[in-house]
Order: sequence, then structure tokens, then C-alpha cells
Amino acid sequence: MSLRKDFLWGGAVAAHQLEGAWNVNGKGISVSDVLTAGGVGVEREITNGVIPGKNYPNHEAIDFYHLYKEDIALFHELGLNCFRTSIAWTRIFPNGDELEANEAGLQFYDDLFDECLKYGIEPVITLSHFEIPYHLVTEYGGWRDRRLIDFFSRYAKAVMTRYKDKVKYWMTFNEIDNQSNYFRTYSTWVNSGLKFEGEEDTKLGRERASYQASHYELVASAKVVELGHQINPDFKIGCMISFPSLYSKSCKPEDMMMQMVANQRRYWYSDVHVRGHYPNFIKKLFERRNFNLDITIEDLAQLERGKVDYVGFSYYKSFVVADEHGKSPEFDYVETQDIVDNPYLDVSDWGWPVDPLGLRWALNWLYERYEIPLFIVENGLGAEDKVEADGTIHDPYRIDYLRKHIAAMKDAVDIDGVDVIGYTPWGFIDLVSAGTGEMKKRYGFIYVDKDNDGSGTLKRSKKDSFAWYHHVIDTNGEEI
Ligand code: BGP
Repeated sequence: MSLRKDFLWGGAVAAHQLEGAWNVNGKGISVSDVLTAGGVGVEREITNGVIPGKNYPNHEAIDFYHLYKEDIALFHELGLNCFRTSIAWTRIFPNGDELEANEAGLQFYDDLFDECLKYGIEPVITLSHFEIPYHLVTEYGGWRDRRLIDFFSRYAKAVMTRYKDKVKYWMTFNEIDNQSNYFRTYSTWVNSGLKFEGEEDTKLGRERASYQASHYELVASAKVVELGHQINPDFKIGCMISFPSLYSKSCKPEDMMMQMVANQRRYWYSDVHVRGHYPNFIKKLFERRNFNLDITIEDLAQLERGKVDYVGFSYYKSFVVADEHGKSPEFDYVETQDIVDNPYLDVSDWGWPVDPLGLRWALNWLYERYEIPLFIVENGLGAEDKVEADGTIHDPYRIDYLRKHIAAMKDAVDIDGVDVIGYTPWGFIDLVSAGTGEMKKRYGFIYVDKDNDGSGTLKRSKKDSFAWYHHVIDTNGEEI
């Protein structure tokens, strides 16, 4: 028996990508509610408030808000023993800065968690998954403002107190490291509510703002970890990072250095979460750039007091970097232009390299560095599915992808001794893609009849992968 007996087999989603009901029962607008649909080669547009006539796919999504009972019955049929979703901050505090929580929002998650627990499905909850109240952006500039630490803590306290007997596994910020991942507009928006304008819209300005925002988020996370453990000492509270494996293009020392630096730019976040302090290379970076960030002694003490219990991470693909643009000898900036193709790997329909062995690499890397339990909270293949005339959906490509990744995870456990507590493939019911806003980029075991343009009956159907994953769970991963 390779995996733990109590291994968490589940599926992962985020509120804004499936709930819909974006303005129902007092819910406020979130940063994702003002993102239009994108598509292949078309960026999602960040709008200034909701503009009538534009296509905002998150507004209806798959209407899980109203259909969750039917869906959870299907999750149970599939055999899940956990379900990773997020709480939409804007259902609880519509503007983010109120003093009182919205009872209707709290009640919705009470009902949702009760429904899960009725079937023995353990909720695994992300507190902030690209769902910052939009009001906090317009009034405070998003996570640029220290006051968000208190707003976030108030929200976390409200939900952790309310659900203290229903939810054990929590995560603070989804893929917190994405925002310093080349400072892409989309990531800084959904992670921190940052939009760069005027003087700030320079390489240095963007970088400084992102690091300042990240610092406040890390302090907020630590505060919530400490608070959560006071509310219920049995809580397991993790961080959540995006952790694609990262390779050097060659054994040329400059390429190897580039790989090292590119990796540091991401894992410093988990360093702070797990170790409770900043690694030296980031402190040096702040000094070198003269950032003069607002980091107080009390903040540093808070980081020490709020270390996480486990590392949650997403894994979809790997990257290759090379020093092809003269970064040597400083290796100070890592940008998208430093990423090169990997000739050894196939790519998905959306151009993401498929690399199961890279998952074993990632698991080993994280476990060696942190020596605390790991939780694979996202993994999967975004693909177009075809519904046959008889209503069946054959998705052998998805089964193949997941099978190989689960095999790599088992090797990491069996051969390398990594402690993995669970596996929740992403979007196990079709939902709105975060990156492109499309419906046709599907990850699910459960198909949802909904198209990119918003049409469709919302009917749910099982794909072939449904029965396959059921058997995987049934055998605790022995038969894949
Ligand atoms: C991660 C996010 C998810 C999810 C996933 C797949 O970055 O945490 O919210 O969407 O990626 O990405 P996409 O939807 O762009 O295919």
C-alpha cells in the first residue's frame, strides 16, 4: 500500500469559476467579476465595473450556486472524500471593509458544507482564490494598502469561527507566487487587485508594488494561520503556491544560474509561509532595488508566529529557462522572454507542456526543502471535449494525463518517501477557465453543457474519465 489510508481524493474548483449568481443575496463584485471573456490569443479585459453588453463568463458560470445539491450527489457517486473550493469573500463581506458579515452568504456555505458532510466529503477551503472585493481595489488600491490585512483577517475570522466544526483543511491565498512570476497584468490583478498606471507602470514600479502587496498578503496569511489555530487547534492551514517544475535549457552554468534565480523568484513565498521569515536573496533584492518597502518589526514577528501546516500547490506543466538575453552576470530580472520551449515534451491544446515526471521533481523539491506534508491541490489537462450523438463523452487524453501524473506522485511517495496527503485534480466539473475565461477549455470528469458565448442548458453528463477516477479512488490509487 503506497498511499496513506486516509489519503484525500478529491477535486478542486474556485467559487468565482463555478458558482455564478454573482450578484445574488447580497454578494458584492469581485476582481474576477469585472473580467471579460478572453480566448485563444485574446487577453481577458479588466473593466472598470460591470459594463452592460460585455460577456462576463463568471457571472453565471455553471450556476453551482443553485445546482450544488445535484453536483455534490454526483461528486459522491464519483467517490470523492474531499472537495476543494473557495469561499467567495464578496458573499461574506460584499465590499470587503464592512464590520458585519452578510448572513445570507454565510448561510450559503453552511448549507454547502452540510451537503458535503452528509456524504462524508470533507471541504477543503481556500480563503482567497482570485476573489478580492472590487471595492477594495477602487477605494484602497487593492493589496497595496496595509489596511487589507485587517479586512482579510476579519473575513477569515468570520468564516473560520462559523465553520470551525465543518472545515478542517484551509488555505490562505491561491497561487500567491504567480504575481511575481514575471509581473503579468492578469496575475497581479487577480492575486492582489493591482493595476499599473502612470509612474508606477515601469519595470521597477510594477515590481515594487507587487512585492509590497505580497508582503501584506504574507503577513495577513500568517495572522490568519495564528488566528485559525486559536479558533480550532485541529485546523490544518496551508499555503497554496503554483509550482511548475523548472529546468535549465542546458548544463551551461549561465543557464543553470538562470534556472536557480527563476525558481527563487517563486519559492521565496513558500519560504516565508513555511519558515516564517524572508530568505536572504529576497532581502538583498529589496536592498539592491532601494524599494524601502513597508515591512515592520511586528510584521516579521507575525510571520514567525504564523507558519503553515502543509504546502498546497498546483502542478500542470514545467518550464525551461535559458540565459539567452545577456542576464549574466547579475541574473537580476527573470522575464517571459527567458522561457524557452522544451523539445522533449508534448503540449496541450492550449500550449501547456505535459510533464508527469516533472510532478515527481516538484514533489521532491518541495519536500526536501520544507519537510512538511504536501497536498497537490490542482493538476489537470484543459482540453476540448466532444459530445457524441448518444450523449457519451470520450476523453482518453484526460485519463492518460491524470494516470501518468498519479503514477509520478506514487513514485514520489514510494521511492522518494515524500509525504503527500491528498490529490484534488483541477476543475473536475467543467467550469470557466481562469486564464482565458473560456468554457471550452475543459478539465472535468463531469461535462457541463455551456458554451463560450454563454449558451447551453447547464445539463451535467459523465465523461469516460468519471468511471476511471472512481476506480482510482476505490482502490486508493492501487489501480490506475
Ligand atoms: C490555476 C488557478 C485555477 C485554474 C487553473 C487552470 O492557476 O488556480 O483557478 O483556473 O490554474 O488555469 P486555466 O483556467 O487558465 O486553464
